[in-house]
Amino acid sequence: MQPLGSARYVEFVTLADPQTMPGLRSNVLDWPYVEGLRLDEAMHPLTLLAFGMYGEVMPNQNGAPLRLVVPWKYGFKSGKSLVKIRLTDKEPRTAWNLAAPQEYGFYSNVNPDVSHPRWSQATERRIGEEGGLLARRRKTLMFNGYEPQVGQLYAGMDLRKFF
Ligand SMILES: Nc1nc2c(c(=O)[nH]1)N[C@H]1C(S)=C(S)[C@@H](COP(=O)(O)O)O[C@H]1N2
Ligand SMILES: [Mo]
Repeated sequence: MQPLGSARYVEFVTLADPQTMPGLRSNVLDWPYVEGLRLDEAMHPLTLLAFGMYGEVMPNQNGAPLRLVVPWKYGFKSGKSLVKIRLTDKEPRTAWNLAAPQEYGFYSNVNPDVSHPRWSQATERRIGEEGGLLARRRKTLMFNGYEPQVGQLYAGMDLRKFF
């Protein structure tokens, strides 16, 4: 079926298989895990559908067989084990946004200037850096360092409101 001209968003629906996914027993979120992007975000060349990682086939826990990777957003935007990709005219509700709308917005762009209500997001530690949990903190970069590539997608938007 051809997408309609009114399509503005993409919804990503993921697998919820209680036989193989013990995490589904947690009721923090409503399953299946769902995520969404604006159409222009989804079409950006940095947005990946990934079948593998580090040159190997995608491991189950990282979202086999196919997952989303959106490198300028917080990791939870990257739905794993996708089973359905749906175009829609309305901003899709997302798993974390449904669970805690004041804490997790639709956009969830990495932004050191906009804190999560319960913690700062201005600094980070890098996985694999010497020191582990004691590794030195570094300043988090706007859009995770991809501002030159993706900043234009959000020109004129109040990123405090569209967090
Ligand atoms: N299908 C599915 N995708 C998901 C989740 C989930 O529970 N189910 N969790 C999200 C969250 S909260 C995070 S932090 C990242 C973790 O990705 P990783 O396991 O590759 O680190 O996956 C996201 N994608
Ligand atoms: Mo997470």
